[in-house]
Amino acid sequence: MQNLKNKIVLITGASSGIGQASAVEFAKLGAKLVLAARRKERLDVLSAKLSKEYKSEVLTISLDVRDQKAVQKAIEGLPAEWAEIDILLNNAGLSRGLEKIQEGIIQNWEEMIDTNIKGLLYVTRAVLPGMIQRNAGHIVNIGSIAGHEIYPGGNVYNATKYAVRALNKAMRMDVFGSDIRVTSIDPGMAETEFSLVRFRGDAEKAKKVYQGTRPLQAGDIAEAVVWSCSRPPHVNIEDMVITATDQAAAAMVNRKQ
Ligand code: NDP
Ligand code: 8X3
Repeated sequence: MQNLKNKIVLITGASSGIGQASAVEFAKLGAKLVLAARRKERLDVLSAKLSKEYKSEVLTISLDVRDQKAVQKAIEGLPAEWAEIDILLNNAGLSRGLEKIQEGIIQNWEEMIDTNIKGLLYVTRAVLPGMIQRNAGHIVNIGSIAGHEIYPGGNVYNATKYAVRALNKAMRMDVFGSDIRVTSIDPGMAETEFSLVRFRGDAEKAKKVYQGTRPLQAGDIAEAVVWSCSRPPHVNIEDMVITATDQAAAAMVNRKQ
């Protein structure tokens, strides 16, 4: 097992759900955290909690991963003692709507593609050269079961997560021969703010997604993220699909009511 104490971990989308839960798991192991998201006030609350509970060193940055220049500037502008990122958790992502393609809302498509694919690439492009220079580092991409199978209405979201899966493999090949590791953690249904975002704040609709079933919790995924990062250096977890016991396929969910 690899010791994560004092490792510098950059987490995108740390203001909620899987990113936030991962910050907690890394903090428990003594990692130093760079937390990024648009809602910086949430990051600051999380930072205060982690500092108090785990004596964590935390840096919070307000960042929209869709803004390539801002991403570059944020990474280049990291204070020297934070600049050598050991682990990048590419987690920021979202879905919008479930419309059929013929009824699709273009703005939703742009937002998903810009965040889930282009945002992930921008952050990786800014961080990976440093890892290559140091011949050390680990990139963990948060994919999805949606990157393994299509479900009705998933269309563009599915396409973005298929892209993440493709990019995960591509990164693995592009760093081949170095000591850098690349992992994709691909969750099924997890109860976070994901559905609230998909349905633009419609809490009733979001709640129904998880009703009568036992979905994954953000912490379940965070544990897998941290586990993959703490394997010995010669072990690379390439792709891990994790679903709730109640979910056998994207559109096959056991509901008790
Ligand atoms: P949440 O909505 O709870 O969290 C999403 C996070 O992404 C937030 O912290 C949000 O921060 C951040 N984010 C969104 N857009 C941007 C942006 N443009 N720039 C920076 N940060 C952004 O959902 P989850 O925790 O569930 O989602 C995390 C990842 O997990 C996503 O990639 C999602 O696709 C994936 N996933 C989720 C599953 C689920 O069922 N929940 C299953 C499979 C995969 P802020 O708004 O403050 O910027
Ligand atoms: C999120 C899980 O099945 O709603 O990636 O697409 S799903």
